[in-house]
Amino acid sequence: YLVKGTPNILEHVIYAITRALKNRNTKILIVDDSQTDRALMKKILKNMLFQVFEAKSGLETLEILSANPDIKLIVLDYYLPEEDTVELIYSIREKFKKNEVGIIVVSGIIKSNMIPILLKAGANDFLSKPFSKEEFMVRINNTIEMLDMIKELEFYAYRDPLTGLHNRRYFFEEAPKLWTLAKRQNSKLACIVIDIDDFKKINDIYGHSVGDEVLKDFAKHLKNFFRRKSDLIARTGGEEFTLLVGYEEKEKLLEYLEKFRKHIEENILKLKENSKELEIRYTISMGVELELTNSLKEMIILADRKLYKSKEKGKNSITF
Ligand code: GH3
Ligand code: MG
Ligand code: MG
Ligand code: MG
Repeated sequence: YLVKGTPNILEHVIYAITRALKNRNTKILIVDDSQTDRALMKKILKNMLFQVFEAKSGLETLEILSANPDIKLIVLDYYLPEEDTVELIYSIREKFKKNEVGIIVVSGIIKSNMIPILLKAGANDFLSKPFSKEEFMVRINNTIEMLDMIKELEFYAYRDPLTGLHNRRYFFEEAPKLWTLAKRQNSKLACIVIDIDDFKKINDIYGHSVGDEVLKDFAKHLKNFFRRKSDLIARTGGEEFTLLVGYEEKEKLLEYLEKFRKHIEENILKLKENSKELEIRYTISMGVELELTNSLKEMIILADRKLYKSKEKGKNSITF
């Protein structure tokens, strides 16, 4: 992967190796009716350590994509017999967004307006045949890197940096999907709002950085208690957390929440602050809404009201 006349060959070698190592589990789909062209591209992609899939038609492309939704990039030949490539791109984009799967269109003949039409339909890039091995590799790497960068940005956009939990934005994007699904399937879903008791006091007594440690500690216990993949857990406010969790029996869920409340009550967070040993205890209050009612918004409001009842009761308690 060396461009002739590259000023720093070593740098390029290192780049090519690191890139290839990252590529190891990355899946690429080559769509081309010509066996020779597929073999040619496959050889290069294999050398770059990609996992390569092959399709000869649009139908095959869509089949392979639904069986392997983690395919990251499609190298799509423009001229496929009896195929409208623009339509095919639209069909792919109905299921996968531009940041979920990349599409690089490859073509030997370029008609006027063809490239903008393809790009508008949802292709990420275009490559004209015949191409050099180097250009092919650079374009592949560029698109893959762009997708990686978007993934990384998305990861941070949806997370709270302090606790590593999902944030409010994530919660309000995902919660409606869970709520609607539960409503449609008539399955049980609980909305739980949790708030740390007298958190302001912790900040006032020990300082803000200790407050941060308490939040981190609480998040750790929360993650340990609610680890099902289907559970939605988020830090929706400063010291407030909202959960959407599926359950089978009401009694079992409430028993489990009570166990969690008690676990936090009994937990001692040991910290070293300016060579002083601190032992911090804190408690939480919860509001639990089990009815799916009219809307997700309403369900959260009801859970919130119940949280305030728990606070009125004297905190360190659950209301459902
Ligand atoms: P209650 O028992 O009624 O919930 O009282 P409280 O003191 O926990 O609630 P209040 O809403 O009065 O105070 C919450 C405090 O949480 C205020 C705010 O400064 C603090 N806080 C919010 N976000 C953070 C954070 O990221 N780090 C720290 N250390 N404090 C935070
Ligand atoms: Mg062809
Ligand atoms: Mg509080
Ligand atoms: Mg609060």
